[in-house]
Amino acid sequence: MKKENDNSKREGVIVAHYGVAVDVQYTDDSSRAMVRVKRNSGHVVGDAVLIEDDTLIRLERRSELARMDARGGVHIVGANLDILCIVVTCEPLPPPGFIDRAIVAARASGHTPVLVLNKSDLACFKNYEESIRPLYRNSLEIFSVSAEKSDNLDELKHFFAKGHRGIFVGSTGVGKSSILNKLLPEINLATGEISESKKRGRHTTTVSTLHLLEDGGELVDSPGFNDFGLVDTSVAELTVYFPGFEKATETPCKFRDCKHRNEPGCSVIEALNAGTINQARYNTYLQILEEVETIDQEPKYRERRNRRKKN
Ligand SMILES: Nc1nc2c(ncn2[C@@H]2O[C@H](COP(=O)(O)OP(=O)(O)OP(=O)(O)O)[C@@H](O)[C@H]2O)c(=O)[nH]1
Ligand SMILES: [Mg+2]
Repeated sequence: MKKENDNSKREGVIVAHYGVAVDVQYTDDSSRAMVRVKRNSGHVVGDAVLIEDDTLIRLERRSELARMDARGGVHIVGANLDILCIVVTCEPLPPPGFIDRAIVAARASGHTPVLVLNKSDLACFKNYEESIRPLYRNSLEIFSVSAEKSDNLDELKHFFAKGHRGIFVGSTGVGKSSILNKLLPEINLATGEISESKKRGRHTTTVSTLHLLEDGGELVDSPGFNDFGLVDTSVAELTVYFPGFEKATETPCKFRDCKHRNEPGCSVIEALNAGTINQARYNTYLQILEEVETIDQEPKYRERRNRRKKN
């Protein structure tokens, strides 16, 4: 939007990020321009910006989704999104706990997670779907699709047409770019080969890009990654957001700060003993709880936490 009496400032959205330059789509006429930025400038796809004399001024974010990699580096996955689209498949399988961490991270930062099970055309898919759906069906919306066969992609289209802005995240080779290519054939994103020996892709997408869908909504394609460390999630948030605990925690635990470990009157432990939460899911929770407790102790992440709490 042009400001009155000030034609030099224009508002836009970052739709691609190349490290030392970004593509901005202007809000007033949807035209695009490349603008140089400093390396590690902190801008990400989805950021709303004001452009003045080729300088970018980042506007305040409505939301921010962050993750931590295995070496402790913090990455902003996207800004001003409302949906986290977790893409998984049976080949390559997601790393253990990836779906859980992604769901918790999304919920803790005000995003709605959805699960996309891709490659429904593969022989391994049926068993995989049967193992995943019961675990997550009460936690989030699940779409089973095939980019290869264009199966069920309309469901995804209709979901985003409600006006959502989402991002595809998942390991390399799960088919994020392939799904977007089928949703928007004219964009022709590069897609990779799965290496036979490792059954893994080779990081085909290197840049996050935002795309407007024809029927409405927006989707970001992002480079594949395996680590979804919970840098912005508190222990208290994990205890309520872990997928599969929703029903049990409808009955509040005896203690408000219950960590569902060994506290008396814990609804989660009662559900575990009754068999409505299975031991494998509970073990995953305990592992993530330990991780979040460790991150909580790290002073270098405390500044982020404190900033978040203030906002
Ligand atoms: N059989 C089958 N193969 C698929 C499907 N979707 C994608 N693929 C294949 O999976 C491989 C990886 O697809 P990409 O779309 O590049 O995967 P990506 O998730 O974007 O990978 P990165 O960009 O590296 O993160 C390609 O060889 C695709 O042809 C599908 O629905 N069925
Ligand atoms: Mg890709």
